[in-house]
Amino acid sequence: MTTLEKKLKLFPPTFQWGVASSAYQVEGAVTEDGKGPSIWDIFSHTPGKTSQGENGDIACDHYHRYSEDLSLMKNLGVTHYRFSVSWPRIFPDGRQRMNVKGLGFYGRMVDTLLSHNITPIITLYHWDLPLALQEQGGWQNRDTAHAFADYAETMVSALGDRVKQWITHNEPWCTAYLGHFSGEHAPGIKNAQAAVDAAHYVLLSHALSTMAMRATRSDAKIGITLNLSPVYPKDHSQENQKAAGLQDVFNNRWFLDPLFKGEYPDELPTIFGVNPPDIAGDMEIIRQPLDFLGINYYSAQVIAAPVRDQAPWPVVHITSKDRVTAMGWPVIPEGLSKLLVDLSTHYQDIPPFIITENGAAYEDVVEDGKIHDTERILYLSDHIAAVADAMAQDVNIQGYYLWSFMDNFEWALGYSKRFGIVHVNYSTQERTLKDSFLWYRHLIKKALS
Ligand code: IFM
Repeated sequence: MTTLEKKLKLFPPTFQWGVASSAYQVEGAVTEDGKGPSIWDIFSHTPGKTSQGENGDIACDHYHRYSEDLSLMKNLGVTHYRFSVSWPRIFPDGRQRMNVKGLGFYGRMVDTLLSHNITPIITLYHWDLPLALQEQGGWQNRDTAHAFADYAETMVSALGDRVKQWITHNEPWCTAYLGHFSGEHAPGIKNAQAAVDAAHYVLLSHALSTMAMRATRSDAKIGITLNLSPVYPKDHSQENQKAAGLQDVFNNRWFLDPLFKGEYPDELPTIFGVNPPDIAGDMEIIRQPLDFLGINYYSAQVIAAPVRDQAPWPVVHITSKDRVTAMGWPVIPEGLSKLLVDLSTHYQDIPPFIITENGAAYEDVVEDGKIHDTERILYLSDHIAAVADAMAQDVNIQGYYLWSFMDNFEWALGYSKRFGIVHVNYSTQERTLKDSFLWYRHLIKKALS
């Protein structure tokens, strides 16, 4: 018996063993059945924004092949599937005019999942903002938060009889920082004030939508998903500890503190050189009680103070002995247990956790129709063991969702990075099970037996 198998008894029978995906990364069919354009449709078609100019026009063609894909998922034996809804499929102009066909697609998805005994969990925003709303200021416009609450209410009214768990936002850090500061993601803005404002209105939209969904269905379980990355100082020197503290604000506390303490960290203006909007009453709204916190974990960071004359943030050190994934991210499973234990100790009102994403990209090789992705299996095994280690320290963790079910469009990196446990041949759309699929299937079976 492997070390991980010995730890499986720590997972309760109600534990959610899942896989995750998002709409723009897998669906394709970007102009079909009345869908409106999103900021990613425009961004990915703008020269120079994505690797080799790739886009999500077809992606995994999941919109047309969802039935085949969900049969594979049944074969995998997962208890849960986390997917996102494309807002512009439901409201092509962002608000008001509802597209019945778009809603119909997600209704069919949900019904098919339930017929396979797989419980759906829906993310409402995984980065594909309706273009019409971007044209009115997008996440820099407070009004977008209200439009989001209306969209959330529509979704819960339509599917809330069958879908009980809802995630408002996926990784608001990426929306704010990558979308509005570094410009690597849509809408491609590069401005500190824009980033800090966008973060604020995304947080507000999370809270307003939570209230609207609860008013519509009191049985809805609602959370938000943050991408969190613990920070280790390179050594115990005062300057490196200070640098690590700043990086922790940047990576984690920028969103954790408003959600669970009702305030922004004092250091935020030091990092960005600007202040968040100071609007009376917002922070009390943002601090809504939640049913769970979704955590996406991929790696941790070792931090040293910036060298003189360098930009405000600290430098990430990866030593050559570290294992890294194809994304260049160091493999640090113990960072996950540290993160979970630290969060549950530092935030008094924090709800139970769900690991809503964890996984790794590697350079997969197809040999005689097989993919022997041993590095991915090791990565997954070590991280699931880290979840067990945190549970052994009394951390309440309700689920683990592997990212990702199948290879897909990795945003600015196009199709160059494969995170799936199902291989996708993008020329033929053929699906091939990787060894990691067979491994995860075996693990879930053992855990549930
Ligand atoms: O593919 C992304 C996903 O959309 C959000 N979390 C991280 C994944 C891997 O980069």
